[in-house]
Amino acid sequence: MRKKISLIGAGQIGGTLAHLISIKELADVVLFDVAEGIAKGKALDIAQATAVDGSDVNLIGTSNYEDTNNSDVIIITAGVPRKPGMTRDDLLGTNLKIIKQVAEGIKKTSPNAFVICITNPLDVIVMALQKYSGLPTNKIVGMAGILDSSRFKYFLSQELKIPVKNIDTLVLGGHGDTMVPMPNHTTANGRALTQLLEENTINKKSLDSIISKTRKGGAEIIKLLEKGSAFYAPAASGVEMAESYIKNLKKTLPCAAYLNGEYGVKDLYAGVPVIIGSKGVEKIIELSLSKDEKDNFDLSIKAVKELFSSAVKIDKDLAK
Ligand code: TXD
Repeated sequence: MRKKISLIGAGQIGGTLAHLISIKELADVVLFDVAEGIAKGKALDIAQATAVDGSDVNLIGTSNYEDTNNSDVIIITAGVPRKPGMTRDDLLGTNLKIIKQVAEGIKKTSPNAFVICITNPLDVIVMALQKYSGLPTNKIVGMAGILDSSRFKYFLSQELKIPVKNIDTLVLGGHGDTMVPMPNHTTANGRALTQLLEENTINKKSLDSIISKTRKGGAEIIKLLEKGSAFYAPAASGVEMAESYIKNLKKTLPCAAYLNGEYGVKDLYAGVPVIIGSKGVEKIIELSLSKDEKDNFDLSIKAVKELFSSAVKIDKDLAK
């Protein structure tokens, strides 16, 4: 029996998610959007694309939560994206209201789903989603770290002139300017990045500029596009998480997960390495961090906490 993935939000990322899921024949797809025509039009277009790809999946578009009943996976992109010059935090007010509606919609129709939240500002929105929906914390996770790590990996591959698949890396912390790329947990062609620094295969100045470009990766694309934000890499990142759940791959992936003491953090979502399998977030991996990494991680946690307290000021329901 094929699995069912409902995509709440059929915009740039939602449509790309639907197409990637259908090409991979991962699951049947329900594209949900308040703009019903967008959802139905993209579902029909991608359904016709399956006749080219030869994919055997069903797609429907809807604005009725009933059609998302008993989803195995729900991926949420409902919300507004940034405009040039905006920070992710500027989206809080608008997207908080939207995520409250989405939480109401999914908690009744898919209480057992694995929920992947993509909407920004990610760390606070995924936490609000869990509090509004009351779904278990190990079944609600945010997508950001895979995207940030993919940007770090791509820039490193360009600098070192080696294929991206030969680079393993990790970006932790909040999905914002305080995110923490982790050079000490990065290997290129199986060799530690710290070793490459020592032998000057890559110099500190280039690495620092790559870390800065990673942090600004989203803003760079927004400036170029002028309307909308990145969507191909975010969608690919969301699909990797959904696939690890549906196929029980138990991949270790950097995601915004609920921390209850791990890394010295309690009752907060933040980007850490987790194992995703058929039970959802099955384990939080606690890395040993250098003093620098721990300081940067704690700074990132502080930024998420501050933004969450702004969210509580907007909606007291989040204080419960
Ligand atoms: O790494 C990450 N997590 C980020 C997330 C990477 C890139 C983009 N990031 C954020 O994802 C971005 O800042 C936005 O908050 C979301 C979605 O970005 P996208 O580019 O897909 O935005 P679109 O194209 O505007 O699509 C949003 C859709 C649009 O079709 C709206 O009609 C719909 O959301 N929408 C809703 N759907 C359901 N329910 C409600 N209430 C609703 N409101 C709007």
